[in-house]
Amino acid sequence: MKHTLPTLPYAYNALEPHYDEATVALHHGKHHQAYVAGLNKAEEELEKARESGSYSLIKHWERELAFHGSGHLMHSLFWTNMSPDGGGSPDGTLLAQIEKDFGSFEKFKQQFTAAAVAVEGSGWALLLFSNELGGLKIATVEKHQDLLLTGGIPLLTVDVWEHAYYLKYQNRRADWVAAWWNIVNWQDVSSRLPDQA
Ligand code: MN3
Repeated sequence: MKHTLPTLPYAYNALEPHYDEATVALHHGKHHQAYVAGLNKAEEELEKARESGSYSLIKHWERELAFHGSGHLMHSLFWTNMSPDGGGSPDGTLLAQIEKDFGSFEKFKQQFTAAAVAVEGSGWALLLFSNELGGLKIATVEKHQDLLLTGGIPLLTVDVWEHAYYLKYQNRRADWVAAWWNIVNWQDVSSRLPDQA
């Protein structure tokens, strides 16, 4: 199956002024597109290896599969986690779960922000739900090919690799994360929470 770049559910300029048109266009059209192309290439090469029975480059292509596959999935989540009508705070089951696991929405927001700002180099902050661990957890991802907390269901993520914000925010990652809260699509985040939460 060939993977394709998902169409954004809004225009490149729709998240202004929090997320600028030039960065969104580059981030989606070039960076995300490169992950899709890399994922397709890795899958093609692994298929060739299965056909020929030659696995001399298996380590390389498994790494490519993990890097580009995770990049494609994380960016797909990131785009749908945002909306021009976003911001504010969640309600319903998600809000109740956040209050149970973090004390309050404000405490959750403070921890998520601190985690995102502190990620070293490329990476993500990620809210996930783990049935096994009994609730919501915040994870920081320094290399998305090593995506952690097996079995956790990703709900919300923010991209803090420099390409995600540098044109507008330069080295001010904290300003990017603060602006990003204004475009979080809580309906989308809520819809990802499993029924057993
Ligand atoms: Mn990115």
